[in-house]
Amino acid sequence: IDPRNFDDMLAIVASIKEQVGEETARAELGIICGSGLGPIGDTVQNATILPYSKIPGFPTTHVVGHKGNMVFGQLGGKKVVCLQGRFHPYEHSMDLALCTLPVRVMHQLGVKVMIVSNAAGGINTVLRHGDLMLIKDHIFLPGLAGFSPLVGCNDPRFGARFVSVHDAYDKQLRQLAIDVGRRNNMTLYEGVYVMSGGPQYESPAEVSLFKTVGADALGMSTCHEVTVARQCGIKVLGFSLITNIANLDADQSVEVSHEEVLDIAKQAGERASRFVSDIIQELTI
Ligand code: 6GU
Repeated sequence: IDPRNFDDMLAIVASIKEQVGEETARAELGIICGSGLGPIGDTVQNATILPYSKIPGFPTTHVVGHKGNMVFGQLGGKKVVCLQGRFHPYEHSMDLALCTLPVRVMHQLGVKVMIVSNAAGGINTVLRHGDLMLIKDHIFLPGLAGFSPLVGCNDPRFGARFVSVHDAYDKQLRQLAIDVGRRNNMTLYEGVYVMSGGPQYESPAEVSLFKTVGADALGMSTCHEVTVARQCGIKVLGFSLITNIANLDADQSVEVSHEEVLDIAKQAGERASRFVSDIIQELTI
């Protein structure tokens, strides 16, 4: 299976429909449960779980703390498909078309709105660990350097050759999130997310670079998925769960550990998942 081949992608969609049934496979809302939204996949009603291992062409995830399932069902009265576990480019040799295959599949299943989350290091000094930051724009660093899911020959059925990522994070959806947050007395920041290739964490000088260019939070995912979502016309709501504060000072020894990131993600994940459930309740698709 070639992730760049449109007909191969349709074959994957056909296999999914065959395995869970046409009606079950239909979804209007897609959720990529990154760190911080893990629990939401477990709250799907009438859940039908399809492990990635049963989906032809889907890679398996190996990162500790990430599952590998497609979950179909209902949330807040909407038909949803949740991706429990995403594909990080650093796990798959920067094959971004492969990593974004699930987004294209979701589009074929009928998804019109996608909610994405990630664990991120805080760069803006107002951010504290455990905070939620709504993403209003991004810096897709690998994409700027040619690691984009859209490079290579493009079958027009995927969408436009040149994709606009202005308003990539839908203004109305962000406003809804802010309204829901305000009503629940949540502190909700809005900022710019930068994606680096990883998997190494950034040096203090690299964090300073990102701060200088206007980034508020830093992670290793999301931007490639959002880029593909925009190519196929899916509206996006994205947020970062701040799991740690990125270190800007070379004289300070600060260890970021994956365990710490997972620990905070778990603690704040429940709260984040409830917040997203509240948003979904009020969503009109
Ligand atoms: Cl500090 N950097 C990156 N790239 N990803 C992260 C992170 C930092 N903290 C959590 N995820």
